[in-house]
Amino acid sequence: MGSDHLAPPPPRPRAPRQLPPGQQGVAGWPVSHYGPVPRFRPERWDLKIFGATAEDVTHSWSWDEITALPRTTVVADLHCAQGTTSTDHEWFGIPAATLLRLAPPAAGVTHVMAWAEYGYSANLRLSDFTAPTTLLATHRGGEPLTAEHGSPLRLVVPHLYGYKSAKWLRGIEYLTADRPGFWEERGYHNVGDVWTGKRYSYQDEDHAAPPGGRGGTT
Ligand SMILES: Nc1nc2c(c(=O)[nH]1)N[C@H]1C(S)=C(S)[C@@H](COP(=O)(O)O)O[C@H]1N2
Ligand SMILES: [Mo]
Repeated sequence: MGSDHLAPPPPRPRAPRQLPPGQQGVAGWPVSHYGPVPRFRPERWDLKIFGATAEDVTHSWSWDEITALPRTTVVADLHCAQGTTSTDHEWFGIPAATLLRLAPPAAGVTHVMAWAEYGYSANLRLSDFTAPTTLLATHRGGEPLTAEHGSPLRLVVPHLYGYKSAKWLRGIEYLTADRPGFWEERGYHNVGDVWTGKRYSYQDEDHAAPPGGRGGTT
């Protein structure tokens, strides 16, 4: 029937982006964090995996060792719990699942704590940490991360609110019992799943009402 004369179909127009509930897209890439921006000194920098590791070993990588690990690209949006979403970030980095293979957890590890410079922390379920789109990113849009966006290494967990995507990452602690991180201690949701819109822990309570005096905004 001459189907060999048919031209290939035109590329399908990209489906309109779907934003999670309560989020609004913003132009560009706003900077958002608590506290000062640390300076990167490669000779003093390392990444540690510690806590409940198999055989109780602490794993440590220098900056050169980190950049020798295989990296991959993930395109995703970044959703701040304050309601803004910056779109279409092309992240490049080490899949968290790769690091987990290099630094096996002990049996019974259920969560991890991501540790950043100046003591910032964010807890994650192990399954969120090992999700295929969770990266330890070194680049965005083909360029190394800038200082204010987390240089040299940041966590990127696209399916959770931005407070889980710790910038200036320095450590991963394996946990056999969950513990709240920095914003989770201050009333933000322990899991932070963007698609169910749970930003605050009070949303899990029966008669949900915001408590007075929450300790700040992400
Ligand atoms: N170390 C550190 N990482 C952090 C934060 C922070 O305060 N400290 N804020 C988080 C929050 S609330 C958001 S929304 C994102 C914002 O990332 P961006 O500045 O690259 O847009 O960083 C996250 N990572
Ligand atoms: Mo945020």
